[in-house]
Amino acid sequence: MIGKMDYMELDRLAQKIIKGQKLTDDDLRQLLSLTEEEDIQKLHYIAGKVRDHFFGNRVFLYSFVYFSTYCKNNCAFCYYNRCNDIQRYRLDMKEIHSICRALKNENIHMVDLTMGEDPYFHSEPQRFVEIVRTVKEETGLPIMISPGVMDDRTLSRLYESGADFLALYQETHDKELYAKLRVGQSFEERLHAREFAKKVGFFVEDGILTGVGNDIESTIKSLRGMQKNEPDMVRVMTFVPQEGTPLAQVDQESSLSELKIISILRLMFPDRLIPASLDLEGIDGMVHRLNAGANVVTSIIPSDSSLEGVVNYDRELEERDRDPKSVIERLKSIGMEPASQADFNKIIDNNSIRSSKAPVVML
Ligand code: SAM
Ligand code: MD0
Ligand code: SF4
Repeated sequence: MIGKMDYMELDRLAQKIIKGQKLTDDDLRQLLSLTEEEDIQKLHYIAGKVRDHFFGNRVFLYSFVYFSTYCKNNCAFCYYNRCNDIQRYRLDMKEIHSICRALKNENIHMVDLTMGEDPYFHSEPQRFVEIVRTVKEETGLPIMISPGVMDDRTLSRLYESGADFLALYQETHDKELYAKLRVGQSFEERLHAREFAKKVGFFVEDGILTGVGNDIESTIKSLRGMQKNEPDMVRVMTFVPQEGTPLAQVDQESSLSELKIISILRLMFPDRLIPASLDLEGIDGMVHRLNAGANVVTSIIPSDSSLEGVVNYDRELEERDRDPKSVIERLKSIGMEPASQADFNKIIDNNSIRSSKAPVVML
């Protein structure tokens, strides 16, 4: 399809996507099969045009707060799964207060409060509700929660306490693969939590992994699965093998497949939020992901923080280099800049990203 197109034709294709043209499964198959560097660059080019139409050169920044690394689950891909014999931490209220003070000066649009499925919070969800309320009151910032699967009543209370986004990644919408990744966890309950959260008023993020045994057909299943639930934010992350886990010995794929899928996500979800995570390849990787069509930088962690990431590309490095200042400097060097808080709040206040009739246009 795009291999033979010149740049005028690519521009026309971008315009069609902007006006609502949808990709067929055959289109997805062809795009996922691209291997030539030049063709992949063309795919990134179209995705960049579509992103620029809806968001211009403005990028949203999310600060990542992994406040408890305890977990009762056993995900085969995850460093924090309950069987891994690692050092864990859980922040207390005093530490949460001190993080709130730091967050206020951080130049970020949203705080992402993430935890493992820590029994301390999951058996008494009120404890988590208190954290959300505190962070909201003290920072006044929009809040994303990434707590794993929580019941309907808790989700409602979290929303009422100030949480705006729920991030809950299915990892794959291919049930067979899911069973191998999220070992012992219900596929349907995870789906339900996102569906219910959306009904309550949350903005919802879904996501998939690549490089975990997903072939092209399985990836198409996942892309269509994500589409069905109309998420407000969609992500793909390359699986990074973690020491001490069942998948530790799997070879890590290059980021090429992730970059292709980011562009495809942009074509399938033209006006949605798509992140470039710093957790995988740091700030250099962020640039590639933005060039592929992403419009949010996630996993920002202040340089003096001892909080962990999820994949932690920088576990062995001395300098973390994923603080807001470094991110903004690099954005500027590639002709991009942080959006204003008002731009981000507009998404939340108008619920405009939800309504396909009124996409967010910020040019
Ligand atoms: N415990 C909660 C949950 O699982 O929903 C919150 C943590 S969740 C935000 C962690 C996410 O990071 C996973 O859903 C997965 O997509 C990603 N992740 C975890 N381990 C990873 C790995 N080794 N490589 C790539 N992504 C990984
Ligand atoms: C990231 N480490 O964006 C974060 C995390 C959770 N909502 C996000 C996976 O890479
Ligand atoms: Fe626990 Fe989340 Fe890791 Fe799964 S991905 S083991 S639920 S922290």
